[in-house]
Amino acid sequence: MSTIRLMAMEIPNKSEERYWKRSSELIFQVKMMLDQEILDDVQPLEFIDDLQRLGISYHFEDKIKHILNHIYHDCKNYERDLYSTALEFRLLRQHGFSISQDVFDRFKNSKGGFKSSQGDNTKGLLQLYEASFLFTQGEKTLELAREFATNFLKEKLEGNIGNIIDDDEYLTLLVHNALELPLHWRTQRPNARWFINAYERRQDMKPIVLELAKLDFNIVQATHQEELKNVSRWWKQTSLAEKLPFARDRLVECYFWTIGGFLFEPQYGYARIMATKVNALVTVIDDIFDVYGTLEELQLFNNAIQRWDIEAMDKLPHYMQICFLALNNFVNEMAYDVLKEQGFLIIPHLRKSWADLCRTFLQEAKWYSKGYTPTLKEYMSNAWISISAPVILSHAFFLMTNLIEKEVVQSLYKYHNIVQCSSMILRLSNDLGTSSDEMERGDVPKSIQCYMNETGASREDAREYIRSLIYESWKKMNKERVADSPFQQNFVRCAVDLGRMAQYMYQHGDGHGIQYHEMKDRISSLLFESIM
Ligand code: F3P
Ligand code: MN
Ligand code: MN
Ligand code: MN
Repeated sequence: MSTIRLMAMEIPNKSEERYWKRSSELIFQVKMMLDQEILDDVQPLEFIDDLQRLGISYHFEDKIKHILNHIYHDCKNYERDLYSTALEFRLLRQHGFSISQDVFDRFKNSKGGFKSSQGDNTKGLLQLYEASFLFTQGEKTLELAREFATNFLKEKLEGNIGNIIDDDEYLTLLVHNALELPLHWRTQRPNARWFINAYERRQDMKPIVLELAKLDFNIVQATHQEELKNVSRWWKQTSLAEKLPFARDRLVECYFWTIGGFLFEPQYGYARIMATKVNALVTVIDDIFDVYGTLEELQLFNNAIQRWDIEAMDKLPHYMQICFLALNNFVNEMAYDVLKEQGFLIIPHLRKSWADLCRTFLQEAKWYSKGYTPTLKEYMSNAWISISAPVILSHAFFLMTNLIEKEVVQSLYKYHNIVQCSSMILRLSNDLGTSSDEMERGDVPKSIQCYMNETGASREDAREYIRSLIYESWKKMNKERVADSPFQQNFVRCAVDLGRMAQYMYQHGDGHGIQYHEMKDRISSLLFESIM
């Protein structure tokens, strides 16, 4: 039995058995409802979309796949309007079916733009907007769709064309939310709570589905709370917060990342606990490099990590000894679990991940000490690693893969495209959210400053340019997530979700490092407040 499953079985609380029983009944009823859907209509698509947004689709994966398969193969001639064409397109692409952007051609005019008459159709526009984010490089129709739908939806919200607020409160909520971040860029779990509240207000909502969504949210939340308690004990035992008081003490945030960026379903409890430890160690080591260590100390620390030389520890200052040993213990703990469960020795791989990270941390420290501003290209060639996505994803790979194969590990460590795309999105979103504070405190110039320095662009133009790079990374990611991949599907989802979670964490600033009000609310509504 894999470590992943072992931990998941320990977590459910016996006293909550009646909730589990009710949840099983409701799951059964929803399965029956799914069976009754008329497949050439729009309803099954809407139903699947609702289940996904409510965060409960993981109970129905086989049925959903079956329905989409049927729609893909047997309903090709069904005449759909813009709304259902876009909804179908999004769901099919999301689930890996190959569907061309040409399905939108019939909504375009002779000049190649979208027919302006579509502007009256808010529901259709919203779906077109959401669908457009599944674009890949070179897909001009989807690019156009995104611009067209975004402009119309913004105008509608501002009340310049009609007033959707008076017409339909639910639709207005959805448009607001979509313009903040499209659905394809959102991870399921953080969005689920918001959507459950919105769904409750909808006139045609299904009470059984709503009850299941609420119950499941609370059950999963209780599981998450147990995991957080577990990993908090580890964090206390390391004494890192106490011994390295200059470093950010952000264990809850580190755990929060794993719910969005690391699969939220109960069976991944062990993976989330270990990934939280990775995040906490990354944060502490990053602070050693960014805010506390002298260049000489950092060089010694990096040398010790590159060679993983425990003997060299006596040359390090005390705070670095504590950190190195905590890291060493963690790496050994995880490698031991994987060796025990899978018979695969991952110590050299995990050490390489941390060595790559520290090498790039040191490069930034050197640039900073020289007062050097790299070109954007030079900066990014280092920064996609220093953002820690490769270290996070390499651990995720070993935590989630049931059968580890040598060739796949090699692919992972060539830093496969899916890892690079995820890293780019995390880095660029982080720079947008954190660089103003970092510049004030004193840190290496980030992508925005590098671009400004190189091109003479204003700060706002530079930020816009960085946002455009995020779009480009998403286009590549969209291709990679459905491409023939050596990785298991859960790992691919993890890489994509890490990019998504980054956009959520840095949406309004530094959601990881600065404990501001909005972030605290997000964390507490997801982790601590149950839904009534
Ligand atoms: C690289 C870092 C963090 C982000 C890490 C993300 C996690 C743990 C999911 C902490 F360590 O951000 P920061 O803004 O300080 O990174 P930077 O590379 O800009 O110093
Ligand atoms: Mn930092
Ligand atoms: Mn840093
Ligand atoms: Mn940063």
